[in-house]
This record gives sequence, structure tokens and C-alpha cells, in this order.
Amino acid sequence: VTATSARLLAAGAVDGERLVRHHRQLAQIGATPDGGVRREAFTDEDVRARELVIGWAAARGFAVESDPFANMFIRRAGQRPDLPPVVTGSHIDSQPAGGAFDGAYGVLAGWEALEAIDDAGIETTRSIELAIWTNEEGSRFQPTTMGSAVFAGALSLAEVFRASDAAGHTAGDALRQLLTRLDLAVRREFAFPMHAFVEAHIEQGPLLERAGKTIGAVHTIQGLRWFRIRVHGQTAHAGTTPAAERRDALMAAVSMVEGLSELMRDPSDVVRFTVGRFEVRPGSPNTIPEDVLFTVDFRHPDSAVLSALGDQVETVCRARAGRCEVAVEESLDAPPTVLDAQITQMVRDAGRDLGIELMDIDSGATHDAKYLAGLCPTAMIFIPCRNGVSHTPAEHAEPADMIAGARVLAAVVTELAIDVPNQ
Ligand code: HGY
Ligand code: MN
Ligand code: MN
Repeated sequence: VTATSARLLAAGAVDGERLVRHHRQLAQIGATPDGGVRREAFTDEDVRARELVIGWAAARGFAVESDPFANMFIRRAGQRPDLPPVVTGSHIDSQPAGGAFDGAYGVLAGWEALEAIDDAGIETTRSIELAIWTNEEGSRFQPTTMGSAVFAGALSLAEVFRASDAAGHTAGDALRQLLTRLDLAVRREFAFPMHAFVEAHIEQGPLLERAGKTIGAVHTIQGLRWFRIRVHGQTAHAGTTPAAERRDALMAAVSMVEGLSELMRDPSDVVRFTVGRFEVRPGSPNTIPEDVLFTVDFRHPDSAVLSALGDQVETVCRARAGRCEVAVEESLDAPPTVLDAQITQMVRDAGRDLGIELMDIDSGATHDAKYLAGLCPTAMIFIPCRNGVSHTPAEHAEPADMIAGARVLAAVVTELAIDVPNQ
């Protein structure tokens, strides 16, 4: 079987009903009444979602292993298990008020690709693996794409273990608990050699839907910087303390947010600037706020702009601190990532051969693929989502698009796993 005929065989073996059924099963774990999902990293829901996929793997006889950060790898062995595998995958953790597709779709499409290839009886030279990356969202423990960052060596285990949630629990403790419950074979080393990585994902924006296309071949993932800003003042009585004697952390933080939104003002609407968390302590109506923690998520496709504006975040906060103290910590600094041209061409070719409408696209959201791209040739396949919305319970992708994406993915990973020139 040539790589070309095998990839069509793999795509043809994708079972759309099975994919949609698996999606429904996964979406039930952490389902919220508004149709969304709450399945944050390291929670009971994260554990149960992993167990579901581990169960599917066990039924197929595929081995499941993890690295020390519980990034999981499910393997369909090839004829040459000694060669670096072809890896696909995404994440199954969600935002606190998330949807049922962000991340989950890439894991389910990857799993469907593995099953389709297995059903079609295709012998691949390289093994094909499904990766499930830990804490991609970074909502509870910052930053986003934590698991792949640790895997790629962009963050150390010691650094991420110290990350703490709003209740003061650390990511290190949360990971230890998760590992106790899952009893995983922790056998994989960080950054083990991979031949290629391909991630399927919903677009999370409106471009594919507007253009009437089914697949996006992703060119670049825009860069982003994350900051945690702690403002410290002094509690005092709201009814008695004169203005001049106040050290109100909230008033200082509000002024900082104003200064930052001026800094980030962009008439061309390319800058993305978000303050997504704002915590006030002690949080009593008649007490002057002593502590504020807020976060900044700043994104841009141009690394020069990321540097120029991002480097001023601390300066602006200091200038607006008044009588309060401020500490600015940067938890993520990721430049724009250009994905692999050759595999992206394989995505376009597979779309063409399967008769699926496709276009090139850039990613406004970030993905584990950006760290994998530093380790091996990496590509991404997008499918549309309704009204372009994501990180909301309203997130939705059509079954027909989910199936089309899984077919393209199955074709591409098959082609990558069969062809072994000069080895
Ligand atoms: O933040 C992001 O773009 C992604 O959802 N992790
Ligand atoms: Mn995602
Ligand atoms: Mn997300």
C-alpha cells in the first residue's frame, strides 16, 4: 500500500457516528445546564474525562503512558516502534464556563483517526499516538498551554509546581492527586523524539464560517504574553478613613487597567488585550480593599509589537500605583509560531483529494502546537464553529465539519506514518 492510497483508505474508515457518540460521552463529563462544560485541569472532571479515553484505548489494546506532568500518550504501534512516532492530539480540560468542543474536538478527532486506521487494517511504519496535554487552558493554574510548555522545556516542573489557584492550592499538589487517582504508567520523558505533530481544533473565530469553508490549514499561531499583577494597599474602615490617608488597592488597580487599555488602544483592531481575572480582598462593602490580583492576556501576530507594548506593562502599572505597591509577574511570553509548510501542504492535498473546501488561516487562539513546533514539524487543522464563538457554553461545531476534519486528520497522520524515506 502506498502512502497515497493508505491515506484515502484511512479517511474512508472514519466513522462519523462513532465520533459524534464519543463527543456526546465526553461532553457529559462536567456538563453545565446551559449546554457548556466545566472541566478544569486536575479536577474530578479532568480525571473522569481521562478515564473515559483510557477505557477506549484499553478496549482497542492500545498502550497508555504519560510523562511526569501527566501529558498522556496513547499508542497504535507501527512496524518500526523504534522510530519516532507521528503524534496527534489536543486537550480535554476546559475553561470554567467553557464549551464542549475547545480541545475536546482535537482529542476526539485524533482518537477517531487511530480507530479508523486500525479498522482499515493499515500497517504504518511509524507508530501513531494520541496526545492529551495537561492544563492547556491555564484558567485555574496559569499559564495557558502549561503541559506542552513543560514537555518542551519552556517551563520547568519546579516553576509550574509553584503556580497556585485562587484557593492557594498549588499545581504540584493538584498533579500529585491526579496521578494517584489515574495510576498511569509514567514512562515518557519530556521532549521525547516525535516525527511530526498534527493538532485538530475548532477555529474559535468566524473566518471559516464566513468564507463557507470546512477546513482551515493553519499558517501562524499569533504570539501572546500573560501577566499577573498584584496590587497591595491597606485595609481600613470605609466610613471613617479620609481620602488622603487611603491606600486603596482597587482604585489603584482600576487606574492601571485604564492606563493599560490606553497603551493597547489600536485603531486597526489587531491588538488583543484582556483583563480576565480581577480578585479583590478582603472583598467587603465597608472595608477599603487591601489586595487586588488581576491578569493581562495580550496577543499580537507581530513579535515587534508584542515586545514594544508588552515591555511597557510593568511601567504603566508602576506609574499608576499611587500610594500602593505593585508586583508584575510575567507567566508567559510566546512569540508568533509559523507552522510546518510541508505538513500544511499535506493538509491542503488531503482536503483536495477528499473534496473538502479548505482555506489557509491564522490562529488567534493559542495551542499546544506552538511548543511542539519547536520540537518537530507541526501543523494544525481547523474546523468552523458556529458564530465564531468559543470559551462560552454557546460554542458549537457541526457534526459534518467534525467528521470532515477527522477525515483530513486521519489522511495526514497516515501519510506521515507510512512514508519513511532514507531510514
Ligand atoms: O488561550 C487560548 O488561546 C487557548 O484557549 N488556550
Ligand atoms: Mn483549545
Ligand atoms: Mn481554550
